[in-house]
Amino acid sequence: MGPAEYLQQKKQLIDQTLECYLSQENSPVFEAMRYSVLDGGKRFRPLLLMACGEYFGAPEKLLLPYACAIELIHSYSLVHDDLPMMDNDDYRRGKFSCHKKFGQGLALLAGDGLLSLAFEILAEAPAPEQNPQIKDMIISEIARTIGPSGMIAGQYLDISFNPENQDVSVNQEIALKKTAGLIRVSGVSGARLAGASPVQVEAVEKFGTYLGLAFQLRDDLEDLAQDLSVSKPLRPNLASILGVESSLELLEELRSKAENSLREFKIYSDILEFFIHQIQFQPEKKA
Ligand code: GRG
Repeated sequence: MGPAEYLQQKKQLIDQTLECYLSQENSPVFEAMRYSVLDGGKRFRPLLLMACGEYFGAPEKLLLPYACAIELIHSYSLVHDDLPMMDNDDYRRGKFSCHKKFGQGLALLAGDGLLSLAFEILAEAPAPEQNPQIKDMIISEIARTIGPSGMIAGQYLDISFNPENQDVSVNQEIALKKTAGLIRVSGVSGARLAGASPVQVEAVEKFGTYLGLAFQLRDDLEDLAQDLSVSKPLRPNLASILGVESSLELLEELRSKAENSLREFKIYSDILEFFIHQIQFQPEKKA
């Protein structure tokens, strides 16, 4: 089975499991949560968790709840990011964003609900038999990565960003905290659940970080391309500050660094490399 087929199968499993987790009740909050998670989304982060975990030998059943929790966290961040007081987006995943469909109050609560449900799932998830205490470490690592020193700090830097500021390092810090953190911790959680050695975890950490930085830069490039084509104001991002040519060079550099992080530690996996291949700039592809 090739990487694309492998990932397609895992995606189906993740989608089915997410549907189960989100079908507990028929309340308006659950409806808004289901709307925001199901029927859309590439599942990049949970797939990365599953792929890293299975590469190092963890069973699918062990990884699945962690993978779904990560996707719920990602979905919460998108629902809140789309709110008018944040990035103010009317569309997400090819349809109305949550607040456009359900109103701001319900969207705020749906995001809160997704985040809480993610930690309920993590708390109830099985621990690896050989090393049960690693579960606590994984949960606190996820919480730290998305918390006030991680993703929330990155989001604050983003919303308080001064458009006059052409500082590359602030934009890199935003990308690291806002986007790369969750991607990195997805891979690392999978590796830890599989009992990977500290050196192997370090490899996945580097791989995930470069992958996450490339992911954000590709997104910046797509925003820039879209902006140029519809000529609507764009908040300056790393791609607009560096310019298209230098950004494409940096994107290639980040992708090679991601690949080298695996090679350096003698990890050869066409599935993990497939994640790097997926991060390519295609201007017309922004959803
Ligand atoms: C609100 C606390 C809080 C944080 C929000 C992640 C984030 C922080 C904001 C998202 C802003 C954004 C669109 C960043 C670009 C990179 C990114 C996360 C894109 C969306 O992820 P994909 O492409 O989306 O994996 P799908 O829909 O496939 O899941």
